[in-house]
Amino acid sequence: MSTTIGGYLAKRLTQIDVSHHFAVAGDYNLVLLDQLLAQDGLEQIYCCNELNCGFAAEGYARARGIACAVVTFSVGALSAINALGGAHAENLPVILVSGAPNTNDHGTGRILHHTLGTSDYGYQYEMVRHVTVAAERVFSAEDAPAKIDRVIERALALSKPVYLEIPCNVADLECPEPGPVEALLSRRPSAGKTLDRAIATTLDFLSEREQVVILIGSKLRAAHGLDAAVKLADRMGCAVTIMAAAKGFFPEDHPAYRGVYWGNVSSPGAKALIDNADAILCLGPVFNDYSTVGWQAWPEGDRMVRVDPEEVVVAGQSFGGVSLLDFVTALGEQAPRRTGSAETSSLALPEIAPLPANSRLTNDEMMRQIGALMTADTTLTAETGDSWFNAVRLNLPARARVELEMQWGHIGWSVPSAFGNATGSPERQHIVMVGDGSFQLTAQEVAQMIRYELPVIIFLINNRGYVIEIKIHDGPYNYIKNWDYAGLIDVFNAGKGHGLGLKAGTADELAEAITKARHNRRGPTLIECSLDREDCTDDLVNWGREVGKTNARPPVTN
Ligand SMILES: Cc1ncc(C[n+]2csc(CCOP(=O)(O)OP(=O)(O)O)c2C)c(N)n1
Repeated sequence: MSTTIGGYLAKRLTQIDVSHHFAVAGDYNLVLLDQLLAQDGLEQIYCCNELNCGFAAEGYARARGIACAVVTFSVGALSAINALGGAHAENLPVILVSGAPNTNDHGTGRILHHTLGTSDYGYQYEMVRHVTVAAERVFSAEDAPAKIDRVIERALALSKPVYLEIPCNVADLECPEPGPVEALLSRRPSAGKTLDRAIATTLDFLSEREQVVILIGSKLRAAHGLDAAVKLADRMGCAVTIMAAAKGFFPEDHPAYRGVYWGNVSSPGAKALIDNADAILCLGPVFNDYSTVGWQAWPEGDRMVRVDPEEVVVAGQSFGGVSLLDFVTALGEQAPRRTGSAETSSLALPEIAPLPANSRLTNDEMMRQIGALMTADTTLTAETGDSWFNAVRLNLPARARVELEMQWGHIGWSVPSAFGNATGSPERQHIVMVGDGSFQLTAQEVAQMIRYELPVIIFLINNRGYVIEIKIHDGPYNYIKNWDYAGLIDVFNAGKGHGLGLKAGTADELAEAITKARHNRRGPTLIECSLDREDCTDDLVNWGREVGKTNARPPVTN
């Protein structure tokens, strides 16, 4: 039984539950796209540009665990590298497949289009290696299966992006059919003795400590540890706090849940819990300048058990090669009960009081109405900007999902990522919160939501500028050209789509727009919410002040 190289890749994708791939065509990938189209159960989804294509795949990986984007050489791939950087930073397995020049031209000194104008075609591979955990260039039918399998295995094992380069005259070469897929899916077990020692050391550490708090970080999902963390919390009975980037990674209706730990912008009571703890079990944390509010909220030292995807550090003692999932699962079977920190009851965020119907729309009222939309079946994708702080302070029902991109923080990520996420999980109601500044980077991908009839609800927050930057460091560069955002949807419909563009300047206009959006099941609805520039969360102001101070530190000279 034989197939082609492109057919081999296509079959492997369906075997790992990828039923869509995102693509932008170019003459170096057309034959490959033909091969992918021929695969039953694999749909080709088109994007407006390659940056968006990469972000769409990143969003699909959030919904489905892995995704694939197909682009052309250089002019396409170099744009996609930015999104691949995002997937690396956010721990999402994305397979970027790039077409490439005909193999007969490699090493001949000939100059080809879409290259730097030199005869070196290796620079793309060299660049992409920095943002992937495995990268392969396929040159023949003999080497294709092993190279394709290797990158897929690495992407799944490490929850990170990978790269495949397939020259245009190679994609349809005959090659063997793929065999069973199990080998690509099997997890490498932790070294047994190291795991045992890590657990024994942690039990010893916990034996002397009463005020134990679990802190959930954003790497927990990539490490497949969400359920194991709940079991650990059930067993220990201690308080659980989450980091902002892990919003939604622990059920907020769980009796142990005590809100978001984020330094001076923590939920009520969460900072005191962490500050007063004598043991903090950090599961998959990312401590960066933003999450620590300018290095201030950075729990360190001998109170800490830091559990990373492949390493556990107990009060400074490191155990390498221990997987987060194995460790949290084992600890969940042996950890002592430690209810001290959970004795104070949960301090839920205060409910927001509704505004009278025809009052001018405020940020609080907008969030009250968006919050009311959240159910177990909702996925909210919240963009960099005040949308972070708004999303983080929502009280979430169980199984509601929030998607954030707090490590990479590329404005404009949310629209294409939500497009990919909705493609991968159409059974969920997708909501996007995006600022006007961010929207201007990737707005055109709303047209693909129209094309594929995805009923995403987009709240476009028009506060006339880059308000997060205004709060960090103000200047003329933070003020942008206004657009008729709602009007844009008709441009994208071009007489044929079911996209809806609406404007909300008052509380009742927003309520009416939401009702219309809920009924519009054959396309996206963009609701342009007009807010005063100064109407943002207090958290943004307080956090922005501290981050601004951190950025402004002068160089230290000795
Ligand atoms: C690609 C990229 N360019 C620039 C930035 C810097 N940046 C961070 S937030 C932001 C402004 C966001 O403005 P908006 O989307 O209107 O949200 P708001 O702060 O008003 O809520 C900018 C320019 C970035 N994060 N990513």
